Amino acid sequence: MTSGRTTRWPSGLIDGRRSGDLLLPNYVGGEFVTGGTSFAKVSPVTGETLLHVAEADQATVDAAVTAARAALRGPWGAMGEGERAAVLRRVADELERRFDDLVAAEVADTGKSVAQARTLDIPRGAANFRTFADIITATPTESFTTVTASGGRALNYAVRKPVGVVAIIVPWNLPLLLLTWKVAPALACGNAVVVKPSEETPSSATVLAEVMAAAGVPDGVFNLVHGFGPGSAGEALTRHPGVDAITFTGESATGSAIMRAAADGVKAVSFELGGKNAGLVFADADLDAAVEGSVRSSFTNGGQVCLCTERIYVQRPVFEEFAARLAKRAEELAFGWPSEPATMTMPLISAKHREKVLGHYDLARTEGATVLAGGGVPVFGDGRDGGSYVQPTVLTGLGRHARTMREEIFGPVCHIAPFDDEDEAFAQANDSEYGLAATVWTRDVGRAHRAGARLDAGLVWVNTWFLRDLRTPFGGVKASGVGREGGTHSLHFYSELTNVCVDLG
Ligand code: NAD
Ligand code: 6OD
Repeated sequence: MTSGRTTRWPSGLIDGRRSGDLLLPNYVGGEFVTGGTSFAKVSPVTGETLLHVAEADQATVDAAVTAARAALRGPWGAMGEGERAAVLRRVADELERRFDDLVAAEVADTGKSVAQARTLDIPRGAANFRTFADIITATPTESFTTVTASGGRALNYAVRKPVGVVAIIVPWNLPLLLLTWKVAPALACGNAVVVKPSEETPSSATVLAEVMAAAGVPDGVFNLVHGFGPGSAGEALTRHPGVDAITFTGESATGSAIMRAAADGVKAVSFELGGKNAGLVFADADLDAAVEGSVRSSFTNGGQVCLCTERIYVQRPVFEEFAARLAKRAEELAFGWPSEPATMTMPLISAKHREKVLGHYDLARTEGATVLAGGGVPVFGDGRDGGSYVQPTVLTGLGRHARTMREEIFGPVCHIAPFDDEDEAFAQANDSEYGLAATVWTRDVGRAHRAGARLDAGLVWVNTWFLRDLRTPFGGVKASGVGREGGTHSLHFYSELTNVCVDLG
């Protein structure tokens, strides 16, 4: 086992300044490996190249899958649930020990604020491992006593087994949070994994590999391959005959491509995909809470959270006041360097993504939108002008058919439209190809429960947003996903159940 590798993240990387020559390796069968081609990781804060990443070729992906398969036949495969839970807790401890490195890695890759990484992204890594250590040891399998034709009894009981080698492919917006959300339950269930982080965010996954080695996770149980999607490590992994199941978080269109690749091997898939989430603000709501909650739900992480609200519907008596207050708050959000404590915004992940988001700002104007706040690019007069920043933007005036109302933008932007009554509000919220999350602001308890029943979304938050209990089902309906993860739902995906029937005579 190769343990003890500890990449130190130069502090300048946090604010997008290159320092030194880091080359991030793949992690295969317990070895950190480079070689072959590499690609550059560019800072979203300044546009400078920060480091390079070894791209896994087909042979490296083959070796990772082979190592994972071998690990299932080794000591890992022989461990019981209690022993695996102990390993997961050691991983959580080690993640906490490497907290500062993980913050630095995550901030360097994404440009998010240090404050956010310290309070949201990185703590969730350890929490994911502790939660699934608890769940795997506390969740029974079912058993039934059956009366046989002869009047005797038979005992049926289910045995939980790992699925095998699981491919985990994740995006760039909450890199460690989303990766560990899948690695933790996969390992809790006894699988071996090959993970591919986004090409935009290779760093925290590399620290996670170091954490796995230091925590004594057996060689081959956790493998990391870096690279892109089509024609690179992502596609090689999803087409690999040695992979038994694929869990993916990312765009709905990528989900379709992966589903096609998975079809050949009849591989199980779990998909957490895109959203065009609605927020509903009723006239009876606490308006201060609704405004502040909508600032969070539309602009957190630069609007780059699948759960962000891009469509807000406001009951007519409070529409004008809500719109004015939200626009004012959007303009007040403080731009700053990631390291500055007061910073409330972040850049988009790349110049390419900024082009897409600015294209949507232009499209909205062409479609007839009124821009209440933002709509352009901030000017700093320093190195951040080379980064991928856009202004938080509030739009109004568009109808249901506008592309701005239907396509996921994945930036700091929302559109506000009025409604008259509850039926209309629910109908507008449901008027989407997506169905991930909805947020409802109301003081009417009955309405809150009706929203849960009538909104076409996997998640409905009432008077809050992105408040998570990791034991609850998480996922989307329509184009927003396939299946549910979270709590015991994760165990369903990451394990196979064998029913044993014993005739007791
Ligand atoms: P993406 O789909 O472009 O990429 C996600 C990952 O898939 C990356 O690692 C990428 O390299 C890989 N990939 C791309 N094409 C592939 C292919 N053909 N085969 C195999 N792998 C491939 O998504 P993104 O731009 O990184 O992330 C933003 C999207 O993710 C948004 O649509 C957002 O809503 C969604 N998202 C959803 C959730 C959720 O829980 N529902 C969470 C976070 C992000
Ligand atoms: O909180 C989670 O478990 C989760 N999967 C969040 C997804 C956020 C999307 O960007």
